Formats: sequence, structure tokens, C-alpha cells
Amino acid sequence: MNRLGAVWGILLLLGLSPMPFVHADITDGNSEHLKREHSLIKPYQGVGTSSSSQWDFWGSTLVTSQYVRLTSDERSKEGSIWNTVPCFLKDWEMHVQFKIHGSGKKNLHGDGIAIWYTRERLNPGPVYGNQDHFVGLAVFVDTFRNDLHGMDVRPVFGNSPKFHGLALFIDTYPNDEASDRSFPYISAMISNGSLPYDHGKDGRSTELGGCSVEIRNKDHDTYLAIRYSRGRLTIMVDIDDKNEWKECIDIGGVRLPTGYYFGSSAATGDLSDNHDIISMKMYQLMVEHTPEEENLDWTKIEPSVSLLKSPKDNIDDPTGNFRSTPLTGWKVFLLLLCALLGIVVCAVVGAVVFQKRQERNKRFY
Ligand SMILES: *[C@@H]1O[C@H](CO)[C@@H](O)[C@H](O)[C@H]1NC(C)=O
Ligand SMILES: [Ca+2]
Repeated sequence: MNRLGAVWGILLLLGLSPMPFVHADITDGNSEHLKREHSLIKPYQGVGTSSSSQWDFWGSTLVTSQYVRLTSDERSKEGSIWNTVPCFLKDWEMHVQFKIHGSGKKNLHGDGIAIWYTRERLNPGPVYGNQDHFVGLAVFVDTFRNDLHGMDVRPVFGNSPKFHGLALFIDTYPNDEASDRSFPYISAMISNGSLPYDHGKDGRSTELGGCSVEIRNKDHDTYLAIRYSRGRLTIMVDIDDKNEWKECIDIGGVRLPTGYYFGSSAATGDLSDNHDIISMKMYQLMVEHTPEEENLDWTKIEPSVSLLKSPKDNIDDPTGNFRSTPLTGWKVFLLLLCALLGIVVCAVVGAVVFQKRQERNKRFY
């Protein structure tokens, strides 16, 4: 290739590389698109004090000029804060700055924070101080593992000595890194109200995906971003003080209506933490929709996710969201295949050795 050709090649590569588009999509604090009516920003003037207020709070929530404390580091507290203005944006990104801190030692703190985009608001219940049969989207920052037996449901795994070699294979398989959900753990759930969030099982059966995060007692700021655009739900975290987003959840086939409410809630039980919201900043994403899409009544959409399988077996999700689960069908198949291969190799080697020996023996006769 001559030099001009190389230059064109590079230009083409730059132009076609998906990265610029991905980044163009993230608002990253572009103040033009900040929607004040859906944002909660220091010093939280007017929050909850008047009928024209854009944010209401409930329960143990304490609003100071520096933070909104949903619960303090005390037992059996529940608090929430809710946007009073329904959101009619079709494509949006919510940036939440939060801080979870307390005196509890490792694993002796709880329960966490939930961020909501739901049909109802200020509806207390057992899920981080909110209702369990909610309609809409919930993102949970779960700091306490309730389901202590969650790890016992894996058959075979290391139980039978016969499987040791193969178990090693499973262990090193990249998709299985998250096999043990370590806590704190961020997960997302979308519900039409039919299925409850099961707090005792940390919502494992209804989660769409998740990631483990280290977010407690940090000296630096910790952020979470939830983006919904064109049927795609993306959750990112910025928790390492590096000022960059890291993907936590990214799934397609998501349908959420307009006209729901944003909110946040937190609860403590026997164990506790301070659960603080520093800010919730809502950005409108500038996305074109077809005339047909524009003509739909987006408020009538029922929250749903079109997965081929149930969320829990979300292995073949084409979006690459490989949250692993205990041995699923194709892993068992892989295991058996490996076992079979092993047997075949042994048999072949055995046969060859046997034959060689036979030949050698023949030569002596
Ligand atoms: C609600 O969702 C469940 C599955 O999560 C589904 O079986 C049910 O049909 C949905 N309800 C409606 C009214 O669509
Ligand atoms: Ca939990």
C-alpha cells in the first residue's frame, strides 16, 4: 500500500470505529441537557418544603445542605426521596452521586440503596423502604448478602473428587468470574408488578445482570449512571476515583414507558450504614426516533425485557452480558464433552502404547 493509501486507511478506521459514537452518546455532565426538574442538586433548596417542590421525602430521610441522608447508621431505618414531576423524556441518563459509609466492619453493614424509575412514588414497603411489587425499573446497590445459602446451589462444583480436573476448567472459564456474587453488588430489575423483588434472596431470581463493587467508606466520590435509550439499558459505575465510567450492566430489548417517577430509597435492618445521596442529575439524550415511534403513546408501554430465556439463564444474551449462573445446560454439555475427549485421548494413547509393546514383543520372538 502506498502512503496515501495508508492515510486513507487510517482515516477510514477512525471514521468507522464505534468509539466516537459510543462516547458521543454519554452526556458526561453536558449542562445543556441537564433537566433541572428531574435533578436533585446541592444545596437542595426547597426540597419537600412546599407544594411546588420537585422532590418529596419520606421516613428517616434527612436533608442537609451537603447531602440527602436516606438512613443514618442506625438499625431499622427506612427513607426515600422522590421526584414529584413525572419524566416524559424518551432517552435519558441519570447520574447518581452517592456515599455509603458507617462504622460496621466487613459484612456487618446493610442494606443498601435503590434507585427507582417507577409508576408509583412514595409507596413504602419491604424493598429498601419501597414496595416489592413495583412497576418499572429498579437498580439496587446491595451491601449485604441476605441469601447466605446462595452459594450452595451449585451441583458437582468441587463436591466429587472425580470432577476435580474438570472443576478446575470451570473455575478458569472467564464467564464464571462472577459466579460468586461478592457484595456490595449492583443489580437491575424491571417489573410489570407481577413478580416481587425477593429481599431474602437479594433479588437473584429476577435480576437482569449485575456487578460487584467496592463502594463503602470511600474517601473519594462514588457515582452510578443509568442510561435508557433505544430499548437499551446501560448501568455504569465510577467508583475508583479515576473519573471514568466502567460498565456494569448493558442489555437490549428493554421497554420502559415515559411518565414514571425517579426516586431513591434505602433501608437498614439489624445492620446499618449511612446511605447518602449527594446528587441525582438527569440528562436528556438527543436521539432521533422514527415518525412511527414518535406517534406511539409512550406512556402506555408496559415495562418489559425481551429475553430469549428467563433472566437467570441469561447466558446467550447477544449483548455480551454474561453474568454466570450455576451449571447451565451448555456448561454441562461442555463438561461432558471434555470428559469424553479425555476418555478418547486415554483410549488412543493406551491403544498405541499397547500396540508398540506388542510389536516389541513380536520382535523378540
Ligand atoms: C408481566 O410479566 C410477567 C413475566 O415477568 C409475564 O408473565 C406477564 O405476562 C406480564 N404481565 C402482563 C400483563 O403482560
Ligand atoms: Ca441484600
